[in-house]
Amino acid sequence: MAICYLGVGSNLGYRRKNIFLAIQKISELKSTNVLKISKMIKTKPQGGPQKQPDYLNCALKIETKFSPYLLLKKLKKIEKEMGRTSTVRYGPRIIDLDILLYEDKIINKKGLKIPHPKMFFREFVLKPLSEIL
Ligand code: PH2
Ligand code: MG
Ligand code: MG
Repeated sequence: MAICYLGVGSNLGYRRKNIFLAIQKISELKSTNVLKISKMIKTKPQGGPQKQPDYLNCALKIETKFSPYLLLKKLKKIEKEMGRTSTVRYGPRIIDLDILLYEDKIINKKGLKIPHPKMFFREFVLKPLSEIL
């Protein structure tokens, strides 16, 4: 099993419920377990339209047998199932599931960058992540 850290965010609808549903769906993935869940923090939108609602953000520690690419595919599927549609860059979203770290892997492909290249500059990622690291 590979240890992996995910960033979770929501700023549309009932944010807390969205995040809990996403966590439940992740825990129901084959050969994947959710090991730790950070506290949820309310954060101001960083980037994108400034008029969008505040976010709830948290971080997860999971273990999984999926490769980074397959895990990404599963996370995108959950986002889609939950009704996420693509709008403007950094626009409001029901759910956002990002791979932050995957073991000690470094991946630099167009569709997948690990570690998440922006995580080091985002308090809404670092704060919940540091809580569970
Ligand atoms: N996600 C973004 C862009 N801006 N701001 C906050 N506060 N929280 C987020 O999760 C977030 C963001 C792109 O994924
Ligand atoms: Mg994101
Ligand atoms: Mg994302």
